[in-house]
Amino acid sequence: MKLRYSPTSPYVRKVSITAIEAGLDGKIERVTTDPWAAETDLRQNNPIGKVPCLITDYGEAIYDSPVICEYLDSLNMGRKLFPADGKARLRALKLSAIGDGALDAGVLRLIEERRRPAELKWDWWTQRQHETVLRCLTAADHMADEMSTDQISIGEITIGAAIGWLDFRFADLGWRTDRPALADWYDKIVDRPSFAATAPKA
Ligand SMILES: N[C@@H](CCC(=O)N[C@@H](CS)C(=O)NCC(=O)O)C(=O)O
Repeated sequence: MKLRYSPTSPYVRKVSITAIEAGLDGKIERVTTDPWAAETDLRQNNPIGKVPCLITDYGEAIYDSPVICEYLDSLNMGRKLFPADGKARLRALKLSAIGDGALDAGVLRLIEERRRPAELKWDWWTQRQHETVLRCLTAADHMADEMSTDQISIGEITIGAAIGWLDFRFADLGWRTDRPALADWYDKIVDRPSFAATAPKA
């Protein structure tokens, strides 16, 4: 398999953590891709034009990160990261949606603040994304007593990757203050080998 990736993408990190947890990391060849480059051929694989994009051994392009993670888990011979059904599956998918929601809002905020020309900046939009990030983290904090650092699922992977990226990009967010249960969980999950091996680097 080939993974089109960019090194600081939190969505790529989700896929990398999932691959390690599923015992498949050694089967994935990394292909560096800049999704923002005008000349990129990424769109020939992924019409959405984003990384991550996985090309399977039989040549099919798979996107976006939730679908890639579920595909990798379908190849996983060990304990499943997407619970098969019932309450555990709903919980994992909901946590995953909260993590992706925090990331999507965080990325929109980052683009607004750091890429948009100064004369076009829209403070209302930036504030709206900031509040969405915080609401998602509050929702995760409320579910923290159901979150594991041992028997993890795609839910924990996504929340952990989201927080890692938020700390990396918005070090002054201050989310820990009002969310002690989530902070406690996060401080433990970062030591898990799949998280430690993929931590964002400047
Ligand atoms: N929903 C997508 C989001 C992926 C995404 O936003 N990737 C960013 C890099 S972090 C990207 O490729 N952006 C390029 C663009 O928006 O054109 C996923 O989960 O894979």
